[in-house]
Amino acid sequence: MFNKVLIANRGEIALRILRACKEMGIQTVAAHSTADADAMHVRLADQSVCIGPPSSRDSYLNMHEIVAACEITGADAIHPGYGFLSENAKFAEILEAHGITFIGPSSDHIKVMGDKIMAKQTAQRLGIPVVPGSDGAVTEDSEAKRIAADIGYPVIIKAASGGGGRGMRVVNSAAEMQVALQTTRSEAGAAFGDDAVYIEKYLGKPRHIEVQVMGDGKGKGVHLGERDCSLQRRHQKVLEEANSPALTAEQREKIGMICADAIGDLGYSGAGTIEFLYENGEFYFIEMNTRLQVEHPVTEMITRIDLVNEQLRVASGQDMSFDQKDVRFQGHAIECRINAENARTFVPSPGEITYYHPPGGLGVRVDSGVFTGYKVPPYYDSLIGKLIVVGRNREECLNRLRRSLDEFVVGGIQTTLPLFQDLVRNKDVIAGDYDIHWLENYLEKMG
Ligand code: MV4
Repeated sequence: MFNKVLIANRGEIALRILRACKEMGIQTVAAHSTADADAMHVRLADQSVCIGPPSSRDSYLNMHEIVAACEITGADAIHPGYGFLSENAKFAEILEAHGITFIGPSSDHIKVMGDKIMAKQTAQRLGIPVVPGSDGAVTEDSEAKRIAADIGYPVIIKAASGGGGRGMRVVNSAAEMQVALQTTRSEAGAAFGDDAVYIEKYLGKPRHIEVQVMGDGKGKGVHLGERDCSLQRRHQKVLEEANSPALTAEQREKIGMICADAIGDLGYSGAGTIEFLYENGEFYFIEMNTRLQVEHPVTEMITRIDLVNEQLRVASGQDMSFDQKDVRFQGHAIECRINAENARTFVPSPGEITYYHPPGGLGVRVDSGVFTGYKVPPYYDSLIGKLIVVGRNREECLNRLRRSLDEFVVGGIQTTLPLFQDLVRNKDVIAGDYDIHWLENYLEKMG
């Protein structure tokens, strides 16, 4: 096992990683920007190194500064958390060359999954169901029209280097194809330095369901069930739950085992998420994320498996602490992302938290680095914490979530807590009856 881990991230996830390290007797180094000098994870870490000014480009994205911090402190591994350098193949490659362990998959696996065309081809080869569409990149209008006519309109053009909602365009008819193809290609070229695009059947009302997987890098792959992340706004997840209210235990087992076997065959190492669109009882692969995700706690709460602990084990060459047969899904968990934003306009609301009172009690978990007197900096994403609630079933979970939200007080700044107060009383949310467009439609209706 590692002696010392450098945490190359900030906020709640830096604290989450620190907690796992502490429980495993691993020393921690917090690599932080000047804006985060007073952060909770910096205070709790064994050592801290300032890696640059507030701008993330000059600090949390500054590979050379982070490698230097690692060498100065003698850390033998880096946990990248999510965002920032967590899916940067070049960073993983640099660390591999420096003899520093990147806590995540190999740079080759990151590279493959970062190219959505290669990711989809890999998924298909491994037996994962994919969205019908082009075999690879499409350049010619004639070819695009032929494929679209074959699978039927509407179709969606996606950038190979896009993902997370960037570089996509829906095409409703052959008449729109030429302009749509050229526009998407040139936008992709400008945004990502790669104008490769591909075509898929456009699914109108799917759910976003993602399967949590883990590989040991030696041929063992496991799944930890799915999360339903359909409640999103502008490709930002707002509320996530496990299990998905849409799936039966048989469907879970089936898609889970397909993913577990694929991860084993790939020789994948570490935690990953295989993302699907789910419509009319069918799963369609869209992307794979090669990192720990924000919403990982809902999986932890129903499996009682510590995903960061397992990441550290696997990255250090140890075995996972469990086999597939040990994974049981017990109860239901929901996560609310608490952002420092106005709950109606979503305008960021940085500043001093003058009062902070998180909820507690049975089945309540709050992952957050904030406290009374903490100043939310304006430089980063506005996530200030996650409220995760678990119950023996979805109804108990929702009842517990309602009372937890009633207890939660954050003073001095605006937060998205009022949005969740409304959502947990909405009949569609209570019924689990929503798709990827539900939240934006709801917000529009509410004005
Ligand atoms: C799609 C789709 C419909 N059909 N692909 C958006 C983000 C990226 N991960 C994939 N996305 C979509 N791909 C096909 N073939 C609709 C979306 C989409 C979406 C997906 C997941 C969650 C929220 C979404 C919101 C709008 C569009």
